Amino acid sequence: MILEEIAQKVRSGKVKDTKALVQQAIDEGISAQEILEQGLVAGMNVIGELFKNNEVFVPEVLIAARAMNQGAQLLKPLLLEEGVQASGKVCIGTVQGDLHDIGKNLVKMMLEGKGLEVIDLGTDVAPETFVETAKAEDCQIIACSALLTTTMGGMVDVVKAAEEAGIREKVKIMVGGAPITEEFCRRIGADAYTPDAASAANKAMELCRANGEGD
Ligand code: B1M
Repeated sequence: MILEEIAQKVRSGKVKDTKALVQQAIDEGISAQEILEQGLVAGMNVIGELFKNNEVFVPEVLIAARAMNQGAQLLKPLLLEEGVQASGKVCIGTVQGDLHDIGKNLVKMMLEGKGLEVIDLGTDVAPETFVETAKAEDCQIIACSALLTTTMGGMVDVVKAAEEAGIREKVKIMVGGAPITEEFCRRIGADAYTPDAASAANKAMELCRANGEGD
């Protein structure tokens, strides 16, 4: 019930109410994961449908996004696993031409929750920036997010740029975002597709462990 209320407050962009309800849900012992997925993300999905049908417009979407982000901030410490040492390094960003960052920020939060060190490149990230950062910072993983069918092709360029820079053997490339599929991931030669932030974090841990064993 409270999760539905959180979704409703996100949908209507009520920052204060969203935060108060998220705190109440935490106090009631509901897991951070459930609050995130069944409350905050569910609310954002409703606004997404309305946006698609031209029933709400950019300002409403941005206000809802702010409510969701503020609510998610309260969950951040709970998503952090206690005492975990950084066990790998990831650079993450939204691909070139794409300004959507809510999902990318959630993935970042979940990766950090697993104790991974995350370099956030932001949005509209050029393929070379992903690759140069991975090289300079010795990242095991490049994580690319895309929300638009018109920008998802940017992931192909990231794979190519990694090959051209000679780091493809050393770095794993993870892809995700609403239009991305397992089939697309395979077709472009990326290493892993995951549908949501939690599974992205689990997969990243798996890839870092496998990489460590290979040393
Ligand atoms: Co945009 N937008 N938008 N938008 N927007 C979509 C994506 C759209 C589906 C809406 C629609 O028409 N139905 C549509 C894309 C259509 C398409 O390409 N097929 C669209 C469009 C068209 C546009 C514009 C072109 C609109 C315009 O100007 N005419 C424009 C493009 C701007 C640009 O990027 N160049 C635009 C602009 C915007 C806003 C600025 C208003 C705002 C973004 C604000 C921001 O991000 N700071 C916005 C928003 C908010 C949306 C919707 C409503 C919500 C996206 C979102 O944040 N969802 C979206 C509709 C929808 O998705 N239903 C829409 C919540 C978030 C938690 O989910 O990002 O999917 P998501 O992340 C998920 C998973 O995908 C996954 O984990 C997260 C959850 O656990 N995930 C990964 C994400 N990245 C991952 C990476 C991984 C693994 C998993 O591994 C690395």
